[in-house]
Amino acid sequence: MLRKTLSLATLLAVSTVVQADNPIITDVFTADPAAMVHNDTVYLYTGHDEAPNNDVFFEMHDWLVFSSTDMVNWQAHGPIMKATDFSWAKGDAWASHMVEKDGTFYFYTTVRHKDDKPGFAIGVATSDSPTGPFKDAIGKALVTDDMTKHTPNDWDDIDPAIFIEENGDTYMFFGNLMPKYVKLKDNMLELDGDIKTIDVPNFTEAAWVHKKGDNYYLSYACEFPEKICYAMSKSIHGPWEYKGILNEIAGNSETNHQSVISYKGKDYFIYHTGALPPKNGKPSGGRFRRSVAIDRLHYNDDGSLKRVIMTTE
Ligand code: FUB
Repeated sequence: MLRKTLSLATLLAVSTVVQADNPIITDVFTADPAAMVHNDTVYLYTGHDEAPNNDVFFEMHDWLVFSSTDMVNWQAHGPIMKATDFSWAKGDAWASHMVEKDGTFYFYTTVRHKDDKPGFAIGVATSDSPTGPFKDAIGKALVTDDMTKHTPNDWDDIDPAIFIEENGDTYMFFGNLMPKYVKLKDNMLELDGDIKTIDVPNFTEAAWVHKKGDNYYLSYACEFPEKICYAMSKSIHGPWEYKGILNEIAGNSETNHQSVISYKGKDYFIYHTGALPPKNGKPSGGRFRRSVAIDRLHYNDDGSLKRVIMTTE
């Protein structure tokens, strides 16, 4: 397939088409993919790694969106919002999830709270377009540390993942070290009841829930450096039966973060790696300079998942 020739300036100028091997986008670093299928189009929301090298820590200020109707050609639409667009946040545009309900797009995402005590927190922004712009919908965090004293760190409220049942009941899964979930009210902007913990082994972060047939799947980053593990259940409320590793450590990235979607009759596993080679004198990918990749996901006859085979094209 064709390599991309997309510059950042062009990317930000909207509506650029890129054609992809793995990693699928090579002119900017993209991480924490959150894919949404809407009106026969796949919208891919990503974090945006801007660390100057792989030595210090993440530098992430905004979130990007790309779209495709064939999973090969990706159109860049530019940033949808910045972490500091949440007036109560001081930065760190970490992992997110987008869903649509009744014509409104709800963007749930992780940012660092201005107040050091809550540490990381989850916000929600809305738009009437999948490509934004998005605005803070409630003017405060949806979930902060003081609501979830389940683990001793201030990172435990990160990586939201939304699952909407066929009857409209909506749940948000999230967490670091301890997976948690909570029902959302019909307005999608308030919690509906208590935050509950989930019992699965080796959970690090990056929960994602999807359903195929009668089976619910909870995939998540496990151990560190991270692989992706998964568990299955017959109910959104569990119990979750641990099924093993779905994806190995992705290249030279210590983190791994996945989306699972079905699109046009095929199942896809979307994740990030540190595999982008150096380009135009810029340092290569790595633990703080990640890039989104896509591979096919296959099911066994009993509903369990075959391990994802990572490819470069
Ligand atoms: O991208 C920042 C953080 O790294 C995410 O929130 C985690 O899932 C991990 O990918």
